[in-house]
Amino acid sequence: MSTPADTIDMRELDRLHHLHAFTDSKAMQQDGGTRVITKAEGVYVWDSEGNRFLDGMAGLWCVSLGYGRKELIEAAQQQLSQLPYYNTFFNCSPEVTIRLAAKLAEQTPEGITQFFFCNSGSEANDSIIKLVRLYWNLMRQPRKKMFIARHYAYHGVTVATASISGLTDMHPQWDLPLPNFVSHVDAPYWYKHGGDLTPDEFGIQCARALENRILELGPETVAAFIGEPVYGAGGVMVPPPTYWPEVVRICQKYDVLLCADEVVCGFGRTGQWFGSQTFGIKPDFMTMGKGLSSGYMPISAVGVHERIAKVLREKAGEIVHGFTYSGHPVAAAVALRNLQIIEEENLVKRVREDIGPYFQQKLGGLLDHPLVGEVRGIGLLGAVEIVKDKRTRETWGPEIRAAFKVRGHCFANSIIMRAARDCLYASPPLVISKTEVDELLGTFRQCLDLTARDLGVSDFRKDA
Ligand code: PXG
Repeated sequence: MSTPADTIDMRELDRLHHLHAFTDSKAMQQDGGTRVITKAEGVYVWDSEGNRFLDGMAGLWCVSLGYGRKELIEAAQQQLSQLPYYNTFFNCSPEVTIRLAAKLAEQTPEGITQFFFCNSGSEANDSIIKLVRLYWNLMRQPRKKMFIARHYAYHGVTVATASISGLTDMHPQWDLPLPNFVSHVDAPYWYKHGGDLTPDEFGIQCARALENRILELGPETVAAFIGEPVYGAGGVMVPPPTYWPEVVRICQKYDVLLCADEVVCGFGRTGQWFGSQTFGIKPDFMTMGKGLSSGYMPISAVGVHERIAKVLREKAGEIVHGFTYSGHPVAAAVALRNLQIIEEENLVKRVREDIGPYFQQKLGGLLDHPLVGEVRGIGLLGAVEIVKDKRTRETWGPEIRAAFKVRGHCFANSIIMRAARDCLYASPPLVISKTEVDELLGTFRQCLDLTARDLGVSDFRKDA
């Protein structure tokens, strides 16, 4: 099929004027330029050439309610007419922003009482970093400044949040991490690093690595530990059940604040409202984004535990921090409606008891494929590890980029999956139907077959 003229024009304008996020521009041009996305409905998106894709990533892990939800559109329209903008500075609040904060207080784990709004997960984590510093200054422990974070973590792209992120390719271009700011500890990534240990033993070992690091640095210098309940961009690693309870114990023992980055896990994705509830985490700070508004408007939030909030309220004086669009009324209205719909449609329970288990069962069925070394996930989060040798777990290596070959076949066969390192991820809308799960993972299996053929894997036909 020939490419329509307006697509060619759009690609050219994109090439001339648009600097993309996380993209190698030269490679994209060699590949034919950008894919122009034009519309979406339900779990499907369309490009300007009329191709339809089943969006197995819910955008970037965010479009929980799927595309085209009239209620969210109406909430935005109504708020735009009534009050399109006001801010949260100078003792003011848009009414809807207050309602959203109160709603979040109902849904977040016990003890999380106050909410600070931002526009992105990065800004929310950056705000947490500042609030943690402020808290320890107010507590007269100004030496408590170090963050401990984990390898493979994704916490954002600002100077501070890229520093605490543990994906090492996020650092060299920007001379990060910032000095004397963060220390990274081992990830509970059993498939890759567990060796001969059982997952439970390995979970304890990783938590103890945190304890050892606190002791090495000196507890009087360690401000906070931050982690995603289940990793997102770093590989959808689901920690062994022993891991988080031990981390909670260690943070309490050494008076280290615990920050749960719920940007991916929040709002039902793991089968509870928050990953913290799924894993028994008792956070002092929580980061929320993405699913907070199903991605329809940019909005994120920091949840603060009452014991911290009390200190900030009583001792801080003016908190010299805030964005023009903190608590933006249109974003807040969409988020509030989004949270109501998640409740009305019982989506958290659906993920826990119905579609989540169905998705995990179908995903698990891929393990017999010769390219698949491990399948892991929880709720509507899933990942597969692509390997060359299932027994030794040897990968195809960075030259072959096997996971990216699979992703190429996915796009060519009308499904969207996310590739990173040697993994492919799925994080579909919470409203995905069983038929759509079958379509996504059935097509994905065919894409694995096609990749096996490309790579000359001889026994794939037996399984096909
Ligand atoms: N924390 C977590 C756990 C995230 O996944 C952020 C913070 C930062 O949020 P913002 O809104 O500033 O992007 C994220 C974002 C990917 C991908 O390629 C993942 C994210 C963002 C962009 C791409 O998987 N996660």
